[in-house]
Amino acid sequence: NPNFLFFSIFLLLGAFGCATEQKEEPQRPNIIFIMSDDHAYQAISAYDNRLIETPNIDRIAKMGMLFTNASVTNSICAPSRATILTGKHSHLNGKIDNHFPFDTTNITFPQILQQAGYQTAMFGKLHFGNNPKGFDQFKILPDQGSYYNPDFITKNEGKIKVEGYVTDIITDMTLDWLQKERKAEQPFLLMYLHKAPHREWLMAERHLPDYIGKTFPEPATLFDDYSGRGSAARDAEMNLLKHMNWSGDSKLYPEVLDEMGIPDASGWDKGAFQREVGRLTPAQRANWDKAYMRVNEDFKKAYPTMTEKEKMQWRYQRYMQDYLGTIASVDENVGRLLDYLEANGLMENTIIVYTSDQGFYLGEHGWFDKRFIYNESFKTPLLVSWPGKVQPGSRSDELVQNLDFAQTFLEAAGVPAPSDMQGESLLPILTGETEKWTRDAVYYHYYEYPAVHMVKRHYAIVTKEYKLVHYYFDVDEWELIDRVKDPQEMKNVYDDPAYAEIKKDLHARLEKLREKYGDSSELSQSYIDRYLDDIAKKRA
Ligand code: SGN
Ligand code: CA
Repeated sequence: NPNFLFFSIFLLLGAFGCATEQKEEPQRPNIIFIMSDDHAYQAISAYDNRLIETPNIDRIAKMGMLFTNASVTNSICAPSRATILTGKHSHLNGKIDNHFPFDTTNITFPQILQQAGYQTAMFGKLHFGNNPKGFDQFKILPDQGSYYNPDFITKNEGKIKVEGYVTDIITDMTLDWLQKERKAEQPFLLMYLHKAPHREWLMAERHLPDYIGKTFPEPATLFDDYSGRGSAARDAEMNLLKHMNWSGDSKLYPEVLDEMGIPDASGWDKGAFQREVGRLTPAQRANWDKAYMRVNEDFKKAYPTMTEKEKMQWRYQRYMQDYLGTIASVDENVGRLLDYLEANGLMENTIIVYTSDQGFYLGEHGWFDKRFIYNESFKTPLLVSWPGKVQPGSRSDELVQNLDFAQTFLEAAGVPAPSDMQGESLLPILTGETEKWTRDAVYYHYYEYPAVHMVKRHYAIVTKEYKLVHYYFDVDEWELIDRVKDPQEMKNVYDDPAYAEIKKDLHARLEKLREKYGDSSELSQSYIDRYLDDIAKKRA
């Protein structure tokens, strides 16, 4: 075990230490893990600058490495976070969906780092249904948290409410900790976790004037009719035109919708949206109304003559304005953090990661949300800098996953990883020894169904060339995607005789992967039983 070897040598050096020992000992790096919620790689200019410029997030790419093929093992919030912290697939750490709380008997990498002498802190969104273990300090949002004047659950002060905009506040807390609580004699792990750009995409007041009314290029597959794939794509409830709320998502006022006779599931003053807008102070609300009145006025005039196609286009533009508006403040705040690190000599020995808990559909396939194994939500942005170790401006197209973070950080800290972690340390890739990296396929398993957005349960093998996917539970359908010939993933070629050999090979490899990671149909069935039992109990 190379980790263990490294650790032993480290200890040995310590044992033979002389007077200069302090200086010669390799300094353990600080680790700053920046993660936003639902941040699509299409909305980071280091990946793609058609939608937005993100100059600050791009600084991490310039300093370090950009991964073009980073993915998640299960494209949904809390399960992704559980995989990151445990280094285990969902079926082993038990956090398969957002429904049940995280099992805190799992061992997480922050607990191990804390024991190894790291100072640890977490600020922002966790979404576990319980508090994180292994942190000297934390201030986390309850559940999904709020954009405006949010509440926080804190380690030392109980529940607090802070006035302002969530992305700014999470950054204030982070900078405050660096300034006032960070101990110079200890390396640190800092988890800086944004709520933005999660639905319902409420941007900061200062970005309203720039983003409301702005137009964005449409994705090529905005009008996908799902005819090339099976029932899962067809039955999913993620379509911009059919499944977005006119009020909460598109910010139309209920009186406007009433006046126009447009039915909406959740009104302006009701449901999920009220949780958000109801929190605004009168001054915030006045700014908000100034911006969104214009949207409502324009809509009233345009709607009566709009075709279905134009409605879809309108919804897409509205969606992008709000979604990208929230990212503008994420980028500014990442800039604040990087500036602080630079000004305080903290850049040199610090690993900085920027990622998201998964990707997101920005109108591709006509969708919003995530969950599916199609690229936009299966992949996730990943940028890593570590001055002196990672080549500035480098790129990697290796198949890396959120599963790999725990072992990467443990190896970087010189701490052996528990043998039951299932990822692989990314250090060989990061330090330019890619020949030591041999992974040629990854495993994926999504569970949360039946539930919001109605994306069917599926598991899959993904290689650089193909995806072989099994949708199960209320269907038994297979999908084979040729990633090279069909990068937009519009056509299932599972029954195409030209792919017979490939299909056979992928089936065998999928079975091996399932064995390797310890997943099985029995395990899937036990998770179905547990879920259905719980839903029945809650109904009763
Ligand atoms: C909420 C959202 C959904 C989203 C889930 C899970 N609806 O229910 O659109 O898929 O969270 O998101 S909302 O109207 O309440 O915003 S996750 O990021 O936490 O997994
Ligand atoms: Ca998410």
